[in-house]
Amino acid sequence: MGNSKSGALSKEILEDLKLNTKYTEDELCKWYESFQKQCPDGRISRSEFEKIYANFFPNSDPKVYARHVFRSFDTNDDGTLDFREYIIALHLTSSGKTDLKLEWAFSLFDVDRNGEISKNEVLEIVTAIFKMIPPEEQKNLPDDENTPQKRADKLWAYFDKGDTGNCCSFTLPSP
Ligand SMILES: [Ca+2]
Ligand SMILES: [Ca+2]
Repeated sequence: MGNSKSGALSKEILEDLKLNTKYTEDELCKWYESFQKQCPDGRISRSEFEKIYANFFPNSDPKVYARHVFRSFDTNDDGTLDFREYIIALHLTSSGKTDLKLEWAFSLFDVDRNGEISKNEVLEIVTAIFKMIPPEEQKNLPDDENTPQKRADKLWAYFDKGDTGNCCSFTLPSP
């Protein structure tokens, strides 16, 4: 509660992020500066995060999906994203590396965090993703992907086969 105004980035977090992301010290300090400007209290709340998504996807309903994405980034489960979680999120979603994207996709789909992905969890996330597709675009979807259930079945088939390489062709929307 308003202790430390946390001006500078702590050495510990900086070293940790340098080690775990592709970003340089310079870049991290710049990110930190803009993060502090946008979130003077050093944290992003769930509703702030939902607002960010709403701005990026004005023609659809990203709220549920944003909530799932938030959960997948809030690794310590305290209901806010701190700078470290924010940067890791950025790193995971913007990196071209398949294994990182998979890692993130896994935590996104594992809704109850039990270390496994169930068919219901796949359907839950796919339904949320579906809401982000504007209605006029939904009409143009191929026949075997034009409902959340069909898409979930298709994706589940990939998971089931352990064919994780293919599951990445299923793009996860992120700003
Ligand atoms: Ca957190
Ligand atoms: Ca699970």
